[in-house]
Parts: sequence; C-alpha cells; structure tokens
Amino acid sequence: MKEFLTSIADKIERGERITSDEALQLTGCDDLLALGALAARANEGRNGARVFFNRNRHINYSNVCINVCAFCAFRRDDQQPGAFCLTPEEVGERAAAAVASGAREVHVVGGLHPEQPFSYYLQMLQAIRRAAAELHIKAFTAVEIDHLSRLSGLPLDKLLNELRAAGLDSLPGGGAEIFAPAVRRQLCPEKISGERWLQIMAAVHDAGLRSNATMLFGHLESWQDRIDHLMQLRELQDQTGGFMAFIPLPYQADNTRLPELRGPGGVEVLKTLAISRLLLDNFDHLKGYWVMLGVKLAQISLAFGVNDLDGTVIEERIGHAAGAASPQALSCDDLLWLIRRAGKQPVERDSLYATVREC
Ligand code: V47
Repeated sequence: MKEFLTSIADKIERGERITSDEALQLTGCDDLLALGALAARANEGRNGARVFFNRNRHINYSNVCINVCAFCAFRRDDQQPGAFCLTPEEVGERAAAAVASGAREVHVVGGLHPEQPFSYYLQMLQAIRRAAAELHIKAFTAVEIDHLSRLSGLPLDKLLNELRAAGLDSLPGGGAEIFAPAVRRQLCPEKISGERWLQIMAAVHDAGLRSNATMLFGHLESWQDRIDHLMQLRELQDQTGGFMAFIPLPYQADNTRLPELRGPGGVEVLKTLAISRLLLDNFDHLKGYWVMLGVKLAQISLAFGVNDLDGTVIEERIGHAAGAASPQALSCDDLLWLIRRAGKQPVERDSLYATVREC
C-alpha cells in the first residue's frame, strides 16, 4: 500500500487524474493519516491554507412530502402531528430576520408538498426578494426542480428562467443521495433517479446558475457505489464546470426507517472526504458540513482535504431530526476559532466563493 500511495502522490504532483480503480484501491488503505496528507496536499495546491465560511441561514418551508425516503426523519404526511407548511410571507419574514442577523445567504428547501401549486414557490422567492434585495437565495434541490417542472408543465430551461426572474440565485446540492439504482430503490424508491438528478443539474448549469453536489453515505451503499457516484459527478463537472462544492453527508440514523444502521464512524467519514478530494480534481471546494459531521470532526476534516465549513447555518432541521448531535448554529466567532485552531486561515466568502474578508 505504501508504494501505491507514493504512486498516487506522484500522479497528483504531475497533475494527473486518478482513476476509479485507483480510488477503489485507496478505500482499502489503513494508513488514514497518509491518505489524509495526500488529500490535504491536493487541497493546498488549490486553496493554500484558506478555509471558507459563510454567514447563512437555513429555511425549511415545509416538511410535508409525497416521497417516503427511508433515511429521512424530517418528512411528515400532510395531516400528521408536527406537519408544517410556511406561507410565502412567513418565509419572507424569516429571510428578513436572517438579514437583520447579518446573513448574506438563505438556503431554502422543503418536501414535495402534495397540495401547493407552482405559484406558491414563485411567491416564496418573490417574498424573500421583497424582504431582502441583497440576500443570495440558494433554493430548491434538483428533486424540487423536477417537482416544479411537473407542477408547472414547463421544460427545465423555461422553469429555471422563471425561478431566476423571481429571485433564485443558485441551487443547493441535496437530493443526490447515492446514485446507484439498486440502493436508491431501497433508500428512496419514489425519488427521481440519479440520472435525472444529473440531467437537472446539467440544465441548471446550462441556464448559467451554479450549484453544489452532495452524497449521502454510510447506509446501504458499498465503496464501489460511492466511487461510482463521485465519478458521475466528475464527468458532469468536466462538461459543465457548474458545481462549486462537493458535500459528503454521513448518514444520521435516529428516527429514520433505517435506525439499525449506525452511520459511518469517524475514520470512514475522514476516508470518504479524503478520497472525494483526490477523485474530484475538477471541484474547487470540498465542504465539511459540521451539522452532519459534528463540530469536532468537521475541524479535523480540515487536515483531510476540506477547505470550507459551510457557515453559521442557524435553525437546521433535517440532520437534527435524525439525531445530529451538533448545535443548531455556530457563530462567526466559533467558525473563526475552529479554523484558526486547525492552523488554517479563515476567509469569509459569499455564496459564489468571492472573498468578503480575510479574517
Ligand atoms: O438531500 C437527509 C441529507 C440533504 C439525512 O448545497 C441526511 O450547500 C444524513 O443537501 N442523515 C439535505 N443526511 C442537506 C443538503 C445540504 C446541506 C448543507 C449544504 C448544502 C449545500 C446542502 O440531507 C438531503 C439528504 O441527502 N439527509 N436525511 C440523514 N438522516
């Protein structure tokens, strides 16, 4: 394995790509620190010691969803206790509160509601825009975009133009889960396929909008499934260049339909992050999403190729419904402390990774 790691290190130095077979071989590497050092080097070549964060706020407009995904502890049926659906005005009020607290971005996602018409979603964007002209609106996963396309009857290009005219600025990376069809059939049988997720992201990028990409891991999938997922993202990124960050999401098991699975341990999380950094050589940013990683592992991930800690987040509900042990929010001071104590240089960014301030 030592020789193999050296050959991978040489390849990376020469700027050559690693293959999916090599990535699969890396999954068998027991020298976690050597693997982490390789990924850290690949990141430093791109980002130096800079680690990004953002002042953002999550807004979940509804937890009512027609899909029943086995991993989701957030969803409810329409009439079930705990079900909620915010009005566009309520979403606008939350956006105004976000701005008042210093946020530059809102991350707006929700379930596929059985009753809300297309106009609800447009009104939501318009209400946010009215409340906060400068706020970056990152909203709707590819899964919601597919739903809106069916609701509106619009083809993707026209739909995306309408959403953009109403205020949409970029898209989050959720809903990708794991692309492998056999796993998807067990995990989220009603959800759009991985192929459709990729097709929608291609249309998003064609429309001139940027997005992120995620991978839900540590449940029923194999290492091969993870590598396949990464390879499909790499291929699309080669074509469009529209992805900003890749965000691996470790499975949180509480209150889900798969509670017997414990999710990945810390070693597996770090290995997955490092291999993602090495394989996704055309992604600028690897995000350590502290909500799902836990704050301390997120800090350690900065030595494994991660260069972005997402942001303040505030009021996260999806991971916490599934037992994520992280706090509801981090302050800017918390983020600065975590990054500095990892020996890195904090940089506050905007949603498209322009530098707001070097801290
Ligand atoms: O798509 C749901 C995941 C995602 C669980 O783009 C779970 O900047 C773990 O996509 N255990 C939503 N994960 C979150 C997301 C995201 C988060 C932060 C930043 C960005 C971005 C995107 O959360 C879902 C799903 O893959 N998820 N349930 C669970 N039990």
